[in-house]
Amino acid sequence: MCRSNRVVHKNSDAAMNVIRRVYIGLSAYNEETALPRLLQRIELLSASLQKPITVVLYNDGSTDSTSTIARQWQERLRLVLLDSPRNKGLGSGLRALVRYVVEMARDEDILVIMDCDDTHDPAQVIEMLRLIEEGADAVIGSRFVRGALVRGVPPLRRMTALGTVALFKVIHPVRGVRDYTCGYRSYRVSALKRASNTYRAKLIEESGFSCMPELLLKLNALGFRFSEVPLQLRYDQKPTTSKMNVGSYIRRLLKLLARSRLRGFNPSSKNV
Ligand SMILES: Nc1nc2c(ncn2[C@@H]2O[C@H](COP(=O)(O)OP(=O)(O)OP(=O)(O)O)[C@@H](O)[C@H]2O)c(=O)[nH]1
Ligand SMILES: [Mg+2]
Repeated sequence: MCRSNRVVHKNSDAAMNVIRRVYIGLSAYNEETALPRLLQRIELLSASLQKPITVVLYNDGSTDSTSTIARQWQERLRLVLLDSPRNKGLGSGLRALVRYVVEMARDEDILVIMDCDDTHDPAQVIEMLRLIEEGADAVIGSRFVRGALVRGVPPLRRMTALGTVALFKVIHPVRGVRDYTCGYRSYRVSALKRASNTYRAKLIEESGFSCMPELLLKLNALGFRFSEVPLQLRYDQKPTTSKMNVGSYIRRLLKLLARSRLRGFNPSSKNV
């Protein structure tokens, strides 16, 4: 059996841990091949999970039929489509999804963010919710805990992931976290609401893939508790090529770490 990294601080208020609705936030750019498969797996999850699910799909100016497919699926799943007329990057997707739940969801709800390329298994939401019910504020699908399965990731991407972990460990370690960049995470909406109230428009400033560690560092600065589950990453099932520009991603990560080190993301600082 997989063992997760349970660095969880017990939440004393049991009522706070009752999860009401699960929002699954998908940021999509040209995902017409993977999307139907992923939505089918989410449909299976919704049959077994004892919580209502709403899928929120942000279509970031896709030039393929991502948006049409999402509309068709509205007959099968509770699915909200946020359509952006032009492509603005993954950061704009994360911003739109967080803004949606901050405005529409309740404190007791959960926002799950996962890739739309069908490499993340929606069934892992069950494990993530259990850790949230035990007291975590955010749960990360981690490639670096015992039980993780990583298949089909090209060597350059593996090296980037390992290098990133080493950098964060040295420059900005966060308690309970080994995987700082994975895009598969679950957040308490109450935590996102507090972070959004504190940082306002500055909660997610990164426009590309570095938006994921940025949100993590800002939630950490507010004292939220993280936990991890072993990620089952099936990159070998990815039907499309990666949209990540590795060079620009590394540059943005280094800048983010330098910024957090020099100025910090302390909410009381004028610089946040
Ligand atoms: N909003 C938005 N989403 C994007 C953009 N580019 C990629 N995405 C989405 O971001 C997610 C991650 O992109 P992938 O191509 O799967 O990247 P990856 O190689 O799997 O990288 P990892 O997330 O590290 O596994 C997918 O759901 C994409 O559809 C973009 O320009 N805008
Ligand atoms: Mg992916």
